[in-house]
Amino acid sequence: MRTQVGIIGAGPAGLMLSHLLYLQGIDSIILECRTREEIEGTIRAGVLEQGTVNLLNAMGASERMMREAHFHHGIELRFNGEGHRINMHELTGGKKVTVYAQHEVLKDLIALRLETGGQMIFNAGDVSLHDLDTASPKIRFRKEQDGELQEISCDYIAGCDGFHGPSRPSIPAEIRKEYQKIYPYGWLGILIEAPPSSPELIYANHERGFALVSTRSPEIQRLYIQVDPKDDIANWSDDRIWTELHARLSTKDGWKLIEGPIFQKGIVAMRSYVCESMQYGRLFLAGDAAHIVPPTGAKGLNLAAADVYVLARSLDAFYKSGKIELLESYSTNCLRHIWKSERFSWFMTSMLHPNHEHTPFERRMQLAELNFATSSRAAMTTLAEEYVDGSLVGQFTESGRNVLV
Ligand code: RFL
Ligand code: PHB
Repeated sequence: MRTQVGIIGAGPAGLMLSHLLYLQGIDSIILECRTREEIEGTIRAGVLEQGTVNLLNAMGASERMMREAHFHHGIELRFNGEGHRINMHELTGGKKVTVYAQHEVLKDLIALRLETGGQMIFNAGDVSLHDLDTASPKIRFRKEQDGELQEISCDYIAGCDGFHGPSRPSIPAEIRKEYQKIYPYGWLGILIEAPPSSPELIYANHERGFALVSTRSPEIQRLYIQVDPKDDIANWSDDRIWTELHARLSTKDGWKLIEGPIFQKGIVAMRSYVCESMQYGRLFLAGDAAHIVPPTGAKGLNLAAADVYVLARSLDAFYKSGKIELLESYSTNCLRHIWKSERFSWFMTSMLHPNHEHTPFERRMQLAELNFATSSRAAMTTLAEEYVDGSLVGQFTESGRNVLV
């Protein structure tokens, strides 16, 4: 088999890249180790930046999203029993965040790729990368996990295979520089059947730990609480989860959390991670394969979108006019927006999670940070700009402009 760009991974990065390339007349094959059903059923992100939504619009991938998503003009930061609204719409000149589940974005992208003749191989086994420092890199894999070994020759390979995929380890260790911070917190996330308790997201810092109120639809809500990342979900009965949520979200004015049956729960650990460089020979990493952010800033999927937008434009410049400068500077061009969002995600995580190792002074500093973030117009504007459009997709994809030309 042969293609121009071999893409490993059918997450947001791989699927968006494949469709962006298609729109530019560049062919690609996606190899994915999971089944389509698994991908379309995995619960992850919920918040999309304005720029990501503009990009999905320009790609023709947003019809259902624009009908079913929720558009929020602000968020609430809650601490000391009081809520403080940040009016992001007003502070950013009319931008908003879109709440639409990641697996719904993936369903829309897969359907679009199928409609437009995209080649996607799901359930692929033993995916490996070869000859990356030659003009003809190759991907080997098995169809249906245990089938015969097959090979795809490509001009370029895009490693969009998330944090645990084979692409990043294919870059020789002596060339990779890794930056990492592992946090002493995890998030226990639940999905419940209930109406929304709040019209906008609530990020709460309580001395018992962080809590987040998010949504998926008028009938389904998404809630998180800070837990020990090594904790076992079996230790968390529904009653214990509700007790913590009520305590951490309680306010002096008696705000009420609406309960409902919990139908999904799980714990994720939190880390910040960047791999420099994001390229080696003819391999380019994009999305979680190259970097991870803790979810507090709601940036991971948005960063993946920014990376593949830069990569698609760089590949387009090469195929249309033989220019390789953009490809050569891909990693440098991406790292600018990546480190910006790494900082924001680290800042939000540090401000919102109480830590049992904090000294009383450090706890006071955290509350002072929250007071500042919710009372100074300059601080609120900074937070709003970063939250609504921080990963720089927006810089490339201003509303109303055809971003694909
Ligand atoms: P993904 O989504 O991990 O996709 C990688 C794909 O590669 C496949 N793969 C392989 N394929 C072939 N061969 C192999 N050997 C392979 N190994 C792996 C995998 O099966 C998978 O399909 O990476 P991508 O595309 O870079 O997308 C990144 C995003 O998924 C991630 O950053 C976000 O989910 C992060 N995130 C959030 N991001 C936001 O922008 N807004 C949010 O509100 C938000 N909330 C979240 C989040 C992540 C969370 N968790 C679960 C960590 C909330 C949570 C709780
Ligand atoms: C979500 O709805 O899953 C969500 C919302 C905001 C975040 C992270 C996750 O910061």
